[in-house]
Amino acid sequence: MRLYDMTLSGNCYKVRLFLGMIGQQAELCSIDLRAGEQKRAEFLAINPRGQIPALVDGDMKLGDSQAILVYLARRYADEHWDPLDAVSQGRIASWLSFAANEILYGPATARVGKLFGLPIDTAAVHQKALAALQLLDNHLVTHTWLAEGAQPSIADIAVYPYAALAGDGGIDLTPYTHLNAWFARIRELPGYFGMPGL
Ligand SMILES: N[C@@H](CCC(=O)N[C@@H](CS)C(=O)NCC(=O)O)C(=O)O
Repeated sequence: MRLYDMTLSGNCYKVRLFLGMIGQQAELCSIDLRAGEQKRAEFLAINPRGQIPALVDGDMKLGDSQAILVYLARRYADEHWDPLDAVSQGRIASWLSFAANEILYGPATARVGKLFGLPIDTAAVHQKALAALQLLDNHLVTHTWLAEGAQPSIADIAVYPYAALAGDGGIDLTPYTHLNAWFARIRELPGYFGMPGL
């Protein structure tokens, strides 16, 4: 397996983290976004969206961190990471969508604004980030894991990185007691490792 990757990308980190947790190895191929390597023809042949992460496994080429988590879970991981019953599938899909929307447009955008100097509307982005973090904190009052199972699922891995990295975007995570307890539970899982900022 080969993962097209960048150390500081939370989307790439979520794939590296999951690979580590399920005991799978991938060759890491670093893509230099500043040099525009993600838009070159050889990379677009792997992921036409021109974004990382992208995974190659045999003949299979796949972009998008959420999609890669689904693939890895179904192909290589224990059932609890992506249970096939209808209720679990619905809940997991809902949280994967939350990662790709509310988390992306809130804490992840605040982070690229502060860390990488991209122009953002800081007040609007922080408002979205606080709403997303509060929603998570509320949910975690009564649930151990996001998809409500007894064990973690790919929903937790998809949402964790940019929620936990919100501090990089200038957002104070201290008030979110239940969210912080969930971060701690994730950090205690076998195979866990961090990334810069975590
Ligand atoms: N929905 C995608 C988003 C991927 C994404 O935004 N990747 C960023 C790095 S974190 C990227 O490649 N940006 C460069 C570009 O869009 O040109 C995912 O979850 O993987």
